Amino acid sequence: MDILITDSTPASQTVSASRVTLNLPRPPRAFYRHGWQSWSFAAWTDLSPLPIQKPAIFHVLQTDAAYAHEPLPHGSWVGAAEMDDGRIVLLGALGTDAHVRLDGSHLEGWYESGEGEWFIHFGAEQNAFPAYAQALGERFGFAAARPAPRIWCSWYSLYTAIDELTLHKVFDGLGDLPFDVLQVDDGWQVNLGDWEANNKFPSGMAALADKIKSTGRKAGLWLAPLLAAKSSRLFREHPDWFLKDEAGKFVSAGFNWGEWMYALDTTHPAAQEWLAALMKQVRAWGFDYLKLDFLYAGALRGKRHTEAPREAAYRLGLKVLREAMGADAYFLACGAPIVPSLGLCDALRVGPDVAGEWESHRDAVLLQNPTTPGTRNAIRTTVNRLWLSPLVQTDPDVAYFAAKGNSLTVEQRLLLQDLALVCGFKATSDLPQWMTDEERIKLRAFLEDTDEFRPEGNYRYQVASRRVDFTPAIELPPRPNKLESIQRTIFAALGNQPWTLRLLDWMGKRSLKKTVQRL
Ligand code: 9PG
Repeated sequence: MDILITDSTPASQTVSASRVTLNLPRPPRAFYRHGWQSWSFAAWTDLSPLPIQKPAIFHVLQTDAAYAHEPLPHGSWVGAAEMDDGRIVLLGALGTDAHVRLDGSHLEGWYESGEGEWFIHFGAEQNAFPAYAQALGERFGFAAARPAPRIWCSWYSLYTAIDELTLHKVFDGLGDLPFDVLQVDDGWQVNLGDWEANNKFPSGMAALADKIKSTGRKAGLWLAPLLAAKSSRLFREHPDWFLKDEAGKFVSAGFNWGEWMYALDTTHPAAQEWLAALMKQVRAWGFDYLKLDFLYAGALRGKRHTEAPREAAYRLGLKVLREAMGADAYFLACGAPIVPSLGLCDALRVGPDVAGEWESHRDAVLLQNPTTPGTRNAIRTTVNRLWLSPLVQTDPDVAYFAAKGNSLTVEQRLLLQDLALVCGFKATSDLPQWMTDEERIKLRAFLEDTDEFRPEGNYRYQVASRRVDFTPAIELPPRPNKLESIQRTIFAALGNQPWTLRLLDWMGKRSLKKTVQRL
């Protein structure tokens, strides 16, 4: 279907088509790119092709690998073009398995399979995104009006170096700080796929949940239910539950935790049963807040038990998980394809991970990778996804309060705290042992405050009596110069080697051990 965009085009319209082309009066000056899953890049950029982000070994984990080499400006489900007069043309799918790209003055949208609905808006940006969100909400549902829980999460201070005693010390140290949830992140499980307490948790998971609940809070747990490690018992015992390609090879769900991961086929009845039983098990242990991570694994390309399009298959898996955990559980989806998760989770991570560092020169400039953990990357993508807030609670990841353990400036830490206010989702991983009295008072005030805020432009907000400006996080790092291009080639090649990643992993774990011993 071809649509000519002129001054008499209605502000909003909805059409049904497998492909739609919007013919703009002339090439636009900017394009809104919208990455596929939580960690993928979302921002307004100029029209020049983005350098391919490196290392390629992470494409599956950080982007929609099927489109990682697309030279044209691309958006998953939605894209928008900004015209010379400042008005924008937004093209957004109202279904799953859809993409948008800009080819000169043609804004094109297509469904990977079959036909679906498209929402088209021509006008001011501050009307276009809310109108698209409204149309999505009418199909997928809107976010609950209740405030998001305030969370302490173990990841950004302890990473995988958690154990029973260390967590008990932290939980005790948090005292009466007004957290609603204490969430145990990655590091408790026997293996990816083998979701039982490992030997660092000798009393078991029910005892850990009990300990949390005895402090008057809800217990939260991290799991990555849609993938499994090659070395896991789950994969060894049930290889038939895993996604394969046309040639019969297992589809890689990425390289992480020092090894290759495989993706569960969410349309396989036995795999579905296993997923449901897993959710019931963690609820029975006493966990009522579930951070389900690396969910993109359920939406990769491959041959499935049934012929569902990949994101429809993912959504089916998410339904199984949601039904089994129960409507009264709080479900945070992470590493999750955005649109296919709507209506099935309570909250959605809408950006990459934060880190104790503003930006890594290696990742940002040499590897041109805006999706790796880093505070600037997290703020950039999250701010560009705030239009999702009517649809789902938007998790910007944690904020830092302590100066210890990170290299962020006071201003950078404040920017993350303000982002949490604007998102309405407050979390931290700061260790009570690391906080000064003053930092603890700030954290308490942050958790207690119900500050009003008002947008004053794309990246500027009025929060209480303060002006907050996220602009410093928005700009993309410069392209590499000649010398940096040589370094880029070297780092990209090294980064693609499993042994480099294993070495980095090992070094990280060694320094973490020291951190934990000192607690
Ligand atoms: C636990 C973590 C935390 C975190 C999640 C997720 O390679 N990567 O690009 C990559 C990105 C994010 C990531 C791990 C790897 O973190 O977002 O909050 O739960 O898993 O392993």
